[in-house]
Amino acid sequence: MNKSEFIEFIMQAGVLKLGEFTLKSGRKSPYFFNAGLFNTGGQMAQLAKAYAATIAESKLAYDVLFGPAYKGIPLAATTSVSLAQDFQHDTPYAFNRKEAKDHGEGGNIVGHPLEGDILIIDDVITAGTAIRESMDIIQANGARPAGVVVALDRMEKGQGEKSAIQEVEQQYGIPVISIINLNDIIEYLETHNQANQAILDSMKTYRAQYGIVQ
Ligand code: OMP
Repeated sequence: MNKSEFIEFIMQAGVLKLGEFTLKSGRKSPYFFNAGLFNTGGQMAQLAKAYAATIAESKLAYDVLFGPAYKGIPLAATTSVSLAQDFQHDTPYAFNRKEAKDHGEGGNIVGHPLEGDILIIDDVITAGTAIRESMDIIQANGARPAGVVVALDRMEKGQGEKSAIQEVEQQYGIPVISIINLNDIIEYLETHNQANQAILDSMKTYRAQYGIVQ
């Protein structure tokens, strides 16, 4: 699936929405990517294959795929299936519980232990807050972050003037890769006449206000 096909796929699934949304960061956005709306096996299979292809193409070296609760859990599980089936790479995967468990198996990591170099798999990066929480979990388990893969890079400023991704890359010394980014969406909407001028204008205004300087 190329970038245009991926954008078509997320629009058809209703995962990419145009309108007015308030983000976790408080920013008011003309678009929103809701990965929670992928809700069939067929959609998850396509999504997982797109993540797996992005990971395989990046040639990133890592030991364990880590999906932060909750939305990262099905992403890590299904992407590891696609990596094994479609890319002949049997990858260990893990996820965390949000609630600590003090009986039974104990601990708050499920799946493979967090050992060695960890590739975080998540839905979206905006200001980078969610990614930082994963870094803390990885470090608390004595492992090292190897990289981050997300479906959508919103290409926004982080805590300062730099992009959220640059901040994460510099602070942790790891690459952040994505299936698509905001520029891909705007280009797709323009070339496929999928949005009226007012929506396109508001997306460009948003990009000028919160986007990274390129
Ligand atoms: P940051 O933690 O600011 O990087 O925002 C990323 C998180 O915000 C994601 O993991 C989502 O929980 C949520 N989010 C979306 O799911 N889709 C969007 O398009 C934008 C956000 C957001 O609130 O920024």
